[in-house]
Amino acid sequence: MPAAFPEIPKIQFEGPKSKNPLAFKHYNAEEVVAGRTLRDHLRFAVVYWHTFRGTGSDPFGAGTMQRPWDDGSNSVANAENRARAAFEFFEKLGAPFYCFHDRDIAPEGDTLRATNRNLDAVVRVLKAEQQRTKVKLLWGTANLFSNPRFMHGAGTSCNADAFAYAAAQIKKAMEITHELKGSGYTFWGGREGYMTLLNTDLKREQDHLARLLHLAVDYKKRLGFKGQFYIEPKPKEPTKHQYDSDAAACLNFLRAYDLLPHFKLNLETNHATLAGHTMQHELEVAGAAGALGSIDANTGDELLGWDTDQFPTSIYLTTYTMLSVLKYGGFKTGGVNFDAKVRRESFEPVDLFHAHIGGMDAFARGLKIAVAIRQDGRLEKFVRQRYASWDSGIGAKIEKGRAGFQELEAYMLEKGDITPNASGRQEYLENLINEFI
Ligand code: XLS
Ligand code: NI
Ligand code: NI
Repeated sequence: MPAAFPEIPKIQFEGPKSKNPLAFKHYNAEEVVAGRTLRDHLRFAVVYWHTFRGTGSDPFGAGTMQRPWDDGSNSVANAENRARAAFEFFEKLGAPFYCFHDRDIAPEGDTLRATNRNLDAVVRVLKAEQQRTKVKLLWGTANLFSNPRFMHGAGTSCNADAFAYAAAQIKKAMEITHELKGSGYTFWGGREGYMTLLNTDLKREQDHLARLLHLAVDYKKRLGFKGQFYIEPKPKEPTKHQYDSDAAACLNFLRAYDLLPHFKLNLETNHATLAGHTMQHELEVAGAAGALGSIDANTGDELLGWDTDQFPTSIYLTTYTMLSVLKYGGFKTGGVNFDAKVRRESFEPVDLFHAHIGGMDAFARGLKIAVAIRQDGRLEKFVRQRYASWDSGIGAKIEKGRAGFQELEAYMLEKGDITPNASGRQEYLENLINEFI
């Protein structure tokens, strides 16, 4: 196969003064900050679906992107060529990881058996390309939302056969993820929700979804797959309401069904926005529960109310994201996965490079700024001091569970009232962040 990106060289780090659009200005993979290289801190991944299956189509028009390496057919040979093009891209970009859905990498056949055979053929190519390039699989997943058989959902379908199909599909997707030594496996509930409650048995659907996840946990043990399971929250789209709507809802669901020890969360910026949260909120909710696993890095558009999946370029966003990631110990199995797509108008292959270079540079800056803020220590010290009343006296007693209502009443009757002791200083803190941006 001829090179997919013949005009594009391996992307190099040239530093902040470079005017070369096809060079990193801030992401120097080998640079060490806070004891780790940028490569190991950020663990960048490219998504197969948007970057190698995205056509630029939208509800109002056809695709705009005709890729030179793609013959437009649904054949296995085309899928194999696409896999080679993808690895050329990962290699030239210097991305250490990638992610896929089963249906991104190989076409569906007439039967499940034929589909699985197609998968096996492409997996052989992926495996060889992984060995050749040392690019690794961050996580795999199953697409349980595109095919019409999943119109009512997969685990939450009213049709038990759809559940069975989903189980078979997840089983196979886990097997290939294991075969390709994936560090994780993600569950995004593409249609696990409802369009109207008029036709929906919500309790039964949630029980079924939990059953599906338990079956996956059981099979993971059988398979000997040691990767991390993730749930990816999203509140809506394609359904009106999805059960895994945000980090808090996912954690509650996982706890209620005894699944929490087996899962962490994969948080996506644009999904946080759709849920009416900031990404940092979602990261903090997950982190506080010990369940911060990985992130799908993208961004929405403030004026468009859907999952626009744009590449992240805001330094504030990447700084706040990395502040929370570092606070909870950094990525272990997870990473910064660009679940993002180039705009429909950016139809040339080179745009894929511009997009990823920009996202990687934005995250490199966010990481370095976050490290500097943490090393400076004023922010952390401020927060600690804000809660100083809990470190001794009555506060410490309450925290230790040594003060009941009677004692607290006696304490307050004696004291009379409280004196305000700490300004929130939001404006000062916002200025402090700006010192580092
Ligand atoms: C869609 C989701 C999806 C998951 C993987 O909005 O972000 O792409 O990341 O199924
Ligand atoms: Ni995602
Ligand atoms: Ni998304």
